[in-house]
Amino acid sequence: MTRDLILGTAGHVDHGKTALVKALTGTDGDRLPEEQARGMTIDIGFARLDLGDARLGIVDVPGHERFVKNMLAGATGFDLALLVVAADDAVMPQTREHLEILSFLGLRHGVVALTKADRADALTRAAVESEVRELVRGTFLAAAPVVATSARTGEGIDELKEELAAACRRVPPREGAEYFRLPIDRAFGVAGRGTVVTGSVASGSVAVGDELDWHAGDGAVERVRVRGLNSHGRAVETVGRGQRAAVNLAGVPLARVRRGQELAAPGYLVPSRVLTVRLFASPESPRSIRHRLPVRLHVGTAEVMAAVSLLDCDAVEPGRWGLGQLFLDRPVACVWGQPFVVRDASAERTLGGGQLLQPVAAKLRRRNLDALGRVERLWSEDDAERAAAAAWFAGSAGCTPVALVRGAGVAPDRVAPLVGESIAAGKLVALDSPHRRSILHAGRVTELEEGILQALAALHAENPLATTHDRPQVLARLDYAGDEALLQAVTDRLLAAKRLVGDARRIARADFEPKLSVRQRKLKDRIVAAHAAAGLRPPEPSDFVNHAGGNAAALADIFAVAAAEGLLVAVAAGLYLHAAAEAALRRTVAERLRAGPGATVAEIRDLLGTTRKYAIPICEYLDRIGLTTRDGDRRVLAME
Ligand SMILES: Nc1nc2c(ncn2[C@@H]2O[C@H](COP(=O)(O)OP(=O)(O)O)[C@@H](O)[C@H]2O)c(=O)[nH]1
Ligand SMILES: [Mg+2]
Repeated sequence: MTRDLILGTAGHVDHGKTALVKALTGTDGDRLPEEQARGMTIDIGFARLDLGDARLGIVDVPGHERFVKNMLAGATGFDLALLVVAADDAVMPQTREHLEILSFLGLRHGVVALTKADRADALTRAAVESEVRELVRGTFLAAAPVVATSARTGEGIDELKEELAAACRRVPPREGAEYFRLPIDRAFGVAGRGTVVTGSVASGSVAVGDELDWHAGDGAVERVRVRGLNSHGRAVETVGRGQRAAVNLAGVPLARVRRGQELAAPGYLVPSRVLTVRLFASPESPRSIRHRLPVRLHVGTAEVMAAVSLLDCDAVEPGRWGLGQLFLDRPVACVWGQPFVVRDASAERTLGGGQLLQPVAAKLRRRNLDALGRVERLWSEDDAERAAAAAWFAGSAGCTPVALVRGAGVAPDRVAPLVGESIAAGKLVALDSPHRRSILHAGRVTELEEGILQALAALHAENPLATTHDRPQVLARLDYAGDEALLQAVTDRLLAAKRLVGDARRIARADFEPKLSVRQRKLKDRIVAAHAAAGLRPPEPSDFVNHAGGNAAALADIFAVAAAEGLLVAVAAGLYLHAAAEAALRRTVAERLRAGPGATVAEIRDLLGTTRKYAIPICEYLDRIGLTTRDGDRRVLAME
């Protein structure tokens, strides 16, 4: 089976990278007129090389120090590197810088070419080779073959191909499912077809006709459709990881496309201006990376100004690691574990690099040991531990399964089993609401449960007579800004666990001891039913004394509980109305008074179809609750 891999060049300007790519492939990567005029690579160029079982997309980068930013945009997709050093020259500044950048980007494989071998005698070659060996010691190229080549005479080109093929075999295959992602490095228009964007596919695959998210770099995400695909000049139906891809997009104006934007599977990426990172300061740099230092962040193909906030120290010394956050000028769309490079604000030197721990982060307080411990767990080898840490940071709102792919580096096909295992182990909790399934850290669910139980405890203390409370009224007491459905799901969990009693409408703490006995509650139901049937001519409390075993005090408690639960309304001493009758009464009177010049007690009595015995206390009640006021012998609506 043929494998697709991206090979990138690296090395100082004029050391023969572009000439070597041409000798290998026949393609001149210097495509811009300015590049051809100056004989110098400015932006990345592309070529293709077939090596039997490996198919290489080659990205040729500029070596000049002014164009390191372009080198970085190209280097984001490299699987292996071709480090170039001219045999008639020496290890130069960008030889070192490129090698270091590739290390920061996590490269593990490659080959070194000693170019322009035709211009160096055996002695010079040997001297440069030993210099190169010294350079690569301790790096990912330490064991890499060094091949002398000449683009002019063809010397070493076949041997280089063999070494490249061998290096490709050493690149371990990526296993498991992936979501599609393509950091855009170039865009152009094709007459009649519209906008085409190119890049090295970072993960997954995409087919013609698929929908993708286009991350336009300003935080906007638009759904677009793949109209056509091209890889190395040939139309194809799909492109996948390790391939150079040109994607023809429907409905994307060329003028809005920039290097640094991303194409990704719908919902996979979320743009963010705050990233949490583990940061390594370059041992080559004379300066440490200090708290608040402004830097240039290179991630994917994007380049963004950012301010460093260090979480566990005030400065990361050269050669050391630290934990920090980057506050960006504009949002980028990234994933957990993604490597990045930081350069100084004036783009003169590389300061360091590292990996993303939180591609979508909230500001963390510095030196907060609890948060730091959890940030560290985001770098665990164990994906379940990373997922638990990511879920904790998602707080009481929880997260979605795809957020664990993006934010904890869990493989898409691992998420469901991992979440299942973590739920069984009591580390995560899944809460289903009508719109979605949310995954919460078990500790966050406990926090929510405690909040609900405490809110109820307070309500019980305030209303010792009420056996249950209105669910929305309980939940409104919590300081919770998230999805209401989630809080309802937590309440249901408490009901299922029998820590609460109640139903979809009303709840109480299971340990709350209601004031009424079971018999008394039955009587309460009967009283409430009797009031419901009687409307505005309610029974008298004394009618029920016999049912209460002749105990008037117990009967008063029963009425008080019914009133506390909102089932009855006390209109006057010994006069209760059913809550529905009381509401209807207010509506009826308000309507009539709004329509006319007020009404006497007798008129209100007739309006309500009741008797004088009830009409007088009802009118006084309406005055008391502020609905009406007296005007001579008439009632009128009270002003606000
Ligand atoms: N004699 C000789 N000259 C070379 C060789 N490779 C490149 N050059 C020359 O060196 C210069 C720089 O080459 P180029 O490929 O543009 O270097 P790059 O900046 O690393 O891409 C050009 O003038 C090339 O013609 C080689 O193998 N032998
Ligand atoms: Mg070049």
